[in-house]
Parts: sequence; C-alpha cells; structure tokens
Amino acid sequence: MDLDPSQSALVREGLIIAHHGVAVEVLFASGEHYLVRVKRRSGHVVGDDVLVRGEVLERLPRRTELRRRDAMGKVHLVGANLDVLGVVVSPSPPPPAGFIDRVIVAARAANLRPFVVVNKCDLDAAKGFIMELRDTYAEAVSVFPLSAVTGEGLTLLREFLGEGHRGAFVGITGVGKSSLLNALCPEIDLRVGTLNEYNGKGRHTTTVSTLHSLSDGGELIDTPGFQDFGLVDISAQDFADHFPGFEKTKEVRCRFRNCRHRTEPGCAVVELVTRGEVRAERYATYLEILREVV
Ligand SMILES: Nc1nc2c(ncn2[C@@H]2O[C@H](COP(=O)(O)OP(=O)(O)OP(=O)(O)O)[C@@H](O)[C@H]2O)c(=O)[nH]1
Ligand SMILES: [Mg+2]
Ligand SMILES: [Zn+2]
Repeated sequence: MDLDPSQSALVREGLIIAHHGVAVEVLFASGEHYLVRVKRRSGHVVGDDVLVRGEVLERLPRRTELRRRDAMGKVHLVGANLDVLGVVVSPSPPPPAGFIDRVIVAARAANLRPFVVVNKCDLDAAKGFIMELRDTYAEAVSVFPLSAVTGEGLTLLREFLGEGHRGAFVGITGVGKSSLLNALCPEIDLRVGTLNEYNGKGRHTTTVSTLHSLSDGGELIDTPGFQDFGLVDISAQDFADHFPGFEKTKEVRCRFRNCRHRTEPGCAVVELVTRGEVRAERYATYLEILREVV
C-alpha cells in the first residue's frame, strides 16, 4: 500500500480499486497493488483502467461512467466501467422518496443494468416493504430480498453477480451495503456501522469507494452512503423512456414527439394512466422527478 518509487521507468496497466482523495490504489494483473498520488480533482474514479508510469497516471477510455448530482447541484462520478448497479434499500432506514427511481433511471441512461436489493429481510417491518417494492419494481428490474445478517436470499444475488458483472452498491447510509459485501465474501471484511451509530443520525461508516473481486465471480464496488442521487444531463424523453413502471408507454405514441406527458393534448401516456395501465402512483412520481429534469 506504500508509494512505490522503484516502478518509475515501467509502464503498467492497472485498475483503480480505491480512491483516497490525494491518492488512488491501483491493482495490477500480477495481483500487486499500491498507491499512486493524484491531484485532488483529477477526475479519476474507482473502476478506471489506467496506465501507470512512475508517479504519472493516464486514464484509458471508459466503457461506461455513472454520475450523480448532490443536493448542492455538484456532479460526482460514482464509478467507471460498470455493467450493473444495485440500489440497496432497507425497511429501516427507508429510502427517500424517488431514490430508487432516480438510481434506476441514471443506471439505464448510463447503459448499466439496474437491480434492487432489499436488505434486512429479517426485520419485522420487511414483509410489507418487500411486497410493496416487488409490486412497484419487479416488472422493470430484478428485485433481490435478502438479509446480510441471516444470509437468507444471498445465493440468488451471488449467482447474478457471478455472471462476470462489475457492479456497484449505492444507497443511503445504514442500509447495509458494506454488510452485504462482507456477507457475499467474508474475506473482504469491510467496516460496518454499529446499531447505535445509526439511530437516525445518518452517520457514514464507509468513507471511500472500494472495488472487490467476489469469490464466485464478478466484482463489486462498495460506496459511501449518499442521500441524494440527482440525475445529470438527462432529457425529458430519456427520463420517460427509462422510468420504472413506464414499460407500456414504449408501445404507444403521443401526438407530439417531444411530449413530456404532462398536460400536452393527445398524450398517450396520460391515456394509459386513465385506463389504469400505468399506475397513478408511478405517474405521480414521474411528474415529481420530471421537475428536476431540464
Ligand atoms: N437487522 C439487520 N441489520 C443489518 C443487516 N445488514 C446490515 N445491518 C445493520 O445495519 C447497520 C448498517 O450497516 P452497514 O453495512 O455499515 O451500512 P452501509 O450501507 O454500508 O452504511 P454506509 O457505509 O454509512 O453507507 C449495521 O448496524 C448493520 O449491522 C441485515 O440484514 N439485517
Ligand atoms: Mg458502508
Ligand atoms: Zn405524452
């Protein structure tokens, strides 16, 4: 993990597996990994393929990149070269309104396959919560109810990730993202929050994103919890196309090609809502988040 000046003349290809602000940890094909210093706003992110020449990093082109906007409007990179994105939620603490929807839309817009992980199934409150989520999202994406504590439901997720995907877990703090990674792969041994650390205080346990190889195949990035997953540079059309619960709207055409499905005449989406083929709740949430879309 120390800076390694002896490598100065060599050019080696590596993968960024952790970002510590002033340095990134790079993993090489040999299994070696060490820290390379970077400028604070160098734009590197976990999942980046890089060429390392001594202390100099050169980023290779990205296959995919996932970004989010925070509450202050600042854009953050979440990860590079991901295939799948798991939004982790729990009955306690519950997800903020629209959180799952924004993550699903952001993932699809970035060409990642989103999925929903419902952790803490061992809690009493979980039953109704799972039913509700299945009801809302199962048509759109895979939903994995499980428990990091009891191990229930982990096999299905392990198999899904084992198909060679590189994924990341995102979700608010305290839902159990790090606990899940530990449960999937015990040798990872990430620090997790203690119960009384949580009590609604929203303290973050994980502070940097880290990438891990899973023993059954696949790679997973653990991210620090964030409360806001604001959409970045998405058109109203793409937003509607990617919105979970709007699957049927792809089969219909509105009168206007650039219809935002609000009050435009001849809107086929509103028609579907009226007929009950798109749920009123989905449409209401769509309108709510649409206000943030340019
Ligand atoms: N009952 C129950 N508690 C869990 C489960 N998974 C995690 N927890 C608890 O939830 C708390 C938060 O777990 P973490 O894994 O640190 O959560 P996190 O999402 O990584 O949080 P940040 O790193 O702050 O984003 C800890 O007290 C865990 O013990 C679960 O399946 N069931
Ligand atoms: Mg964590
Ligand atoms: Zn319309």
